[in-house]
Amino acid sequence: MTHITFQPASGPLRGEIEVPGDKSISHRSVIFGALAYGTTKVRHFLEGEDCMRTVEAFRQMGIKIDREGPVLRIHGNGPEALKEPQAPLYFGNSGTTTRLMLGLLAGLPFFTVVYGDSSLSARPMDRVVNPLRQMGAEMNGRESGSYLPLAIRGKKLQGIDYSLPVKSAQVKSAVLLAGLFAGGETIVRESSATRDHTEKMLQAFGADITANGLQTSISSGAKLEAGNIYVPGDISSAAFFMAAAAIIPGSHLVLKAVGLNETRTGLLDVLQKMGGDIRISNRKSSGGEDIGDITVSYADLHGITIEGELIPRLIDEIPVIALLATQAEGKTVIRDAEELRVKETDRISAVCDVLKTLGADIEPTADGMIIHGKSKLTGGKAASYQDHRIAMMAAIASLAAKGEVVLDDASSISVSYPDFFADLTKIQS
Ligand code: SPQ
Repeated sequence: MTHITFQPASGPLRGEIEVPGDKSISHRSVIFGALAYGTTKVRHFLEGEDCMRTVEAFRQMGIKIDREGPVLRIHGNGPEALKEPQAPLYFGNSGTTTRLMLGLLAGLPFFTVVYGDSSLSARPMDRVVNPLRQMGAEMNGRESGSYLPLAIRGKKLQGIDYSLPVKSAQVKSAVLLAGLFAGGETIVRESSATRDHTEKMLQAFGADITANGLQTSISSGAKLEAGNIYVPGDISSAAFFMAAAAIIPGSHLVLKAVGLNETRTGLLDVLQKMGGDIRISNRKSSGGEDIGDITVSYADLHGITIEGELIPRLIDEIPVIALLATQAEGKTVIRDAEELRVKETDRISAVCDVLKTLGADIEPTADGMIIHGKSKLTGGKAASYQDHRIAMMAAIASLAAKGEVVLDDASSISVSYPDFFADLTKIQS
């Protein structure tokens, strides 16, 4: 591991950033492109490590995926074109690749073994394996199939009517993917809206899918047609620079062409409630996804309570929201976020540990955290927990700190934001 040192900001942050393509949408563009008939062209694809795991998995199953300049091309020929891979599929650190691919592999007529790094091997897979087994899937793995590695013997599946026991877009997507090839209808019911990129993209590819509020139904039979996809900027990546502008006095940053899908914009609501100065312009839409420029300027922030249906709309932004709260006057309470405990690391513990080390007044709770602001962060030595969102949160915290922040390792950042350091430098020069 290589230590990396981040310095406090020497003045206001200014400029424009084009954040990388959305990770969730990039994964899905490859999966549906590989299942469709014809060549799918994807612009602004995120070439982060996680999405490249999805690309490699389909290459191992015989799908040609190449580049034409900045465009990723997926040469699909329907599901029949997918072949049994000769070797186990390695999914690295990527929960999205794993859970969505399990939904697909369960119904394909061949045998696969999938595995991942140590973090992914500790994340629960029973949340996906259980509904897939109810559909007839044959899957075996550690602790009765709860953890990777998993071996999958593809089968003809049957549709189910499934109420999600966890608020998870990955579980919803896995069941919908299985439903794409299962007999009869598959219905997924949610208690709170989670990101709906799978539903939107399946609709755009011509699947027989109906999304109606918190209920989505899918039936097999429709041929998916290749198309052109533009991947919006990732709001979860933009979040780090939105937070930076909000907490460094005098700052003004513009984040260009960011995805504004309603199921992902909880951070915008939170920043507004905290008193942030935030504006949206140049609104447009592509493939059913809303897009716009986000301008954030420094403002005095105050603490709020973040809970309930808002949580799935900002789940990946909670590390950086906790940082915002350290720079807001008063108390911020985050609750109903127990899902954070099963991300790349236990993000409740990791966020509290890192921010406390850097001088914040923050305490973990069973399902969230309580932060008292405003604290002057001191800086210090912090651990990244090999988690991209924790590493980027620590880097942004350094901007608001008195002294430097020494991070044990920043390599995980390439999972979702390969140009993070270039953009961090750009807004300070
Ligand atoms: O892919 P991975 O590792 O699960 O990614 C994370 C992240 O921080 O990038 C979570 F750790 O995002 C998930 C997100 O938390 C991506 C995702 C998706 O693309 O469907 C859905 C969310 O996970 P979940 O478990 O709530 O479905």
